[in-house]
Parts: sequence; C-alpha cells; structure tokens
Amino acid sequence: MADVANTIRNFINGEFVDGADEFDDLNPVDGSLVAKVQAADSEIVDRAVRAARSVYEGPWGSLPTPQRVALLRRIADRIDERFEDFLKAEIADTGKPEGMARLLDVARASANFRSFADIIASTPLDAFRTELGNGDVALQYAIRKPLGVIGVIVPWNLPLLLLTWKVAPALATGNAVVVKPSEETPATATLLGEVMAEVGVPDGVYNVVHGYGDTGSLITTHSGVDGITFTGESKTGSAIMRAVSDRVLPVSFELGGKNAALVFDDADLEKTVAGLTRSIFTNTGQVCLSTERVYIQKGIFDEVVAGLVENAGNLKLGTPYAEGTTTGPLISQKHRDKVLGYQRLAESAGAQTLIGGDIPDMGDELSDGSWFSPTLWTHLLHEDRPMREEVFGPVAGLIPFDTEEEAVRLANDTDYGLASALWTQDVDRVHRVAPQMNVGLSWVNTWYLRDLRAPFGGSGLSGIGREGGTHSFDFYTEPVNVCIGQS
Ligand code: 6OD
Repeated sequence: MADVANTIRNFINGEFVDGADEFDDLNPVDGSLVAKVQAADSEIVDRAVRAARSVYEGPWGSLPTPQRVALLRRIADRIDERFEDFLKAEIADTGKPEGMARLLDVARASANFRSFADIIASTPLDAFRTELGNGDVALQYAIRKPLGVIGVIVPWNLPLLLLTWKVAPALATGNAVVVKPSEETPATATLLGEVMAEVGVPDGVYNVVHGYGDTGSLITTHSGVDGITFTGESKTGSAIMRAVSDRVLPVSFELGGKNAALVFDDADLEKTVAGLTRSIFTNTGQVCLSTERVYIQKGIFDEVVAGLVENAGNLKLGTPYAEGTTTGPLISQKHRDKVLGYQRLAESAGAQTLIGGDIPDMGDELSDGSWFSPTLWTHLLHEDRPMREEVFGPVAGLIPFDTEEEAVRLANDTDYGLASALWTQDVDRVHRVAPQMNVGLSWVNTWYLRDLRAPFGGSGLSGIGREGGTHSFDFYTEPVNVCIGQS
C-alpha cells in the first residue's frame, strides 16, 4: 500500500511539480501533520492551463467517444485497485469514519467514472426531421462540442466524491481540467493524478494545482479557461461569478444549503427519527444536503424531539478506525470556531440546547482535534440567524408547526434552495407538497438517496445549473446545431 505522501505536489502535464511555497495539511482528528503541500503560484497555474489547452486542442478534444469511454472505465478500475490508498488518504485529510469513507466517498469515485462512461456511450444526439411547406425536408442534428479547459474547484467535505462527480463528465465529453482541491484536503486529488498517468490518460488532460482561495482566483481569472464548475460556499460562488463576468464564462455551481425537513403527524415515527438523525449528523453535518431546520407538526413534536435526542446521544464520536465510530471531527479548528459561534448565537437568541453545544473532552491525545458534539436546539424562532444561515456542522433547530401551509411557507422562506425532505405516509400530501418545495432535490421519506443519472443542484444561493447524467453535459459541452437542407 502506498503511504500518504509526506509532500503533496501539483500535478501538471503528467508530472509532479514543486510549488513556490508550501503549507501544512493537518489531520482534524488530532491536529497532526499529514503532509506539506506545495502551493501553486501564477506561473504554475499558467503551466497547468497551457498544458490542458494544448492537449485539448491536440488529440484529446477530438478523440472518438469509444476511446474516451474505455479510458474512463480504466480509471474506475484503477481506483478500485488502489481503493485502500484512496481510503487512507481521504481519512487522513478529513478524519471521517472508515466505514463511511469506504461505503460513500471512495466507492462513489469509481462509480462516478463508470456511470459517466455508460451515459456518454449511450446518449443519443438531438435530431429532428423538419418538414417545410414546399415539400422539402431538412435534417437537423445537434453535436455536443467540449467546452475546452474547465476549472474544477472542489471542497473538503466529500473531497474525492465531489471531485470525480465533476472530472468524470468533463473527461467523458472531451474536456481537459485544471483542478483545485481544498487546501484542507489535497491528497486524493493528487492520488488521482497518479491513476490518470497509470491508465494512460494523455498528459495535460488532468492537472491539479494546490493552494487557498487566491490559487482558485488564478484559475477563474485565467484567459485560457473556458468554464468553471465549483462546489462550495455561496459567497465564493458570487466571487467566481464576478471574476468570470467580463468573459461571460459558463459556470456550474453547487453552493450552500439551509435544508428543511418537514415532519407530518402521519409519518412513520421510527423511520422518520432514524432518517432525520442521518440527515442531520452524517459526516458531522458537513454535507451541503444536511438538514439544519426541522419543522415538526405539533401533535408529534415531543415524541420526535425525544427520539432525536436519544439518537444523538447514541452517536459515537471517535477516531476513524475505532470500532463503532459514527461521527468524526469537523474539518478544522477554524471551522469548529464557526460552528461554536452559531452555538453562542443560538444561546443568545434564547435557544434551549437539548444535547451537545460544546467541545467534547476527547482525551489528551485528541485535544488538538476539531471535535464538536452533536447538537439539537429548540425554542429558536424561524427568523433567528442559526435557523437562517448555513452552519455546516452537527446541529439542527427543531420548530413546531400547525398546518401544512405553514410548514411549506416556513421551509420555503429562505435564500437557499438545495434540498428538502418530507416525512409523511400520506401520498396525496406527497403529491401536493413535494413539488411546492423551492429546491432542486425534494426527498420524501428518505435523504441523500442518489441516482447518478438524476439532476442534482439547487436554486437561489444554493447554485446554478444541474449536474448528473445527461444534465452534466449541458454544462460540459456546447451544442452546435447542424441543419442540412436539400441541395
Ligand atoms: O452525491 C453527490 O453527487 C453530490 N454532488 C453531493 C453533494 C454534497 C455536498 O456537500
């Protein structure tokens, strides 16, 4: 098994490249050093973009689809062969429980490549036979050209999963990419560079540059980049939009969420409480889809709250490989301070903290980790900041409601629009309420159930565009409609 490298380098044109500067990659479990990371400066980003453009304009952009499909499948197979390397690297960077990283993060990396290989191999062209009034006909068909060089900027919560979710469709459609992983989680994007080289992806198709937000800006302002796909904070999405506005570049954004769950009094309470627990606390609440607002119909409020408190109390905070660990640390002490700030805000707004709200004592060895206890609040108002702003931690506010109309109004009264979950057994209610939710993902009696062919994304501050299946191709390609008349 390859060790997690002590030095993480940029990957440009098929080679690992030192940076101008270096920064520390820390393990959030105990604050220990995972690696020194070589940061890219403008010269290195420029090399990456030039390498991508050169291979895109060379053979890669016009490689026949079956050859790209074969390469994508080889990438997927090689990720599976190096599964344990990816697992180890992802866990060192994020501190997440091994079971979760195994089942979700790394498994989804190869699934993303396989899925987009299947989809591009089987996606038909749009074609129309147009009948003209004079008896002539025309044939129209739209070919999809790659955008060219795509900047891929991805976050730290599901680093490999979200990276491959974007790189797979980008490569499937013939683009070359310049990736910037989060400074918190640089390892797996770099390992993927090794895989690309091992399976014969042409040099320059996949490039990785490391650094903080200023490195991201070097990508978004580079004149050789043709589009930006980004997952992360809404305010960074706004900054990227400003950066690309002069060139009117296409963007695909999946941003924050302040996702609501609506629990109706006809719900199956056992399944609902289990589902809510998952949707609030999975990945220590660091998923853009996490539920942070729970509206519960008054008649069942106390029972649901009691169930949630019991489940939260049964979560086991611990190190990634320890038996029974369900919940890891937050990504960094800086992020932990932000979550703690919302706890203070909630307290000053009159919240009752039913459980958690503090930094747990994890013992001396883990005292430099970024731990935060699973937390539930009641007695907040819908208007209070902790109920309106994304916290991105293991927290949720629980609020009672009377009527369906009130619940829908409260859920939709937000600047975000990513995901919601209804918990009810009334099918008529499902048909009535699910489409009323102003979100891209309206779950019913489930949460984070994904089919990679389905459209994924949100509206408002939650983003622009949808990725998933052929929806991804709407961003990663530019259609050219060919119209053939009669000669
Ligand atoms: O599962 C996915 O494909 C996906 N895009 C998840 C996004 C999670 C955001 O934190």
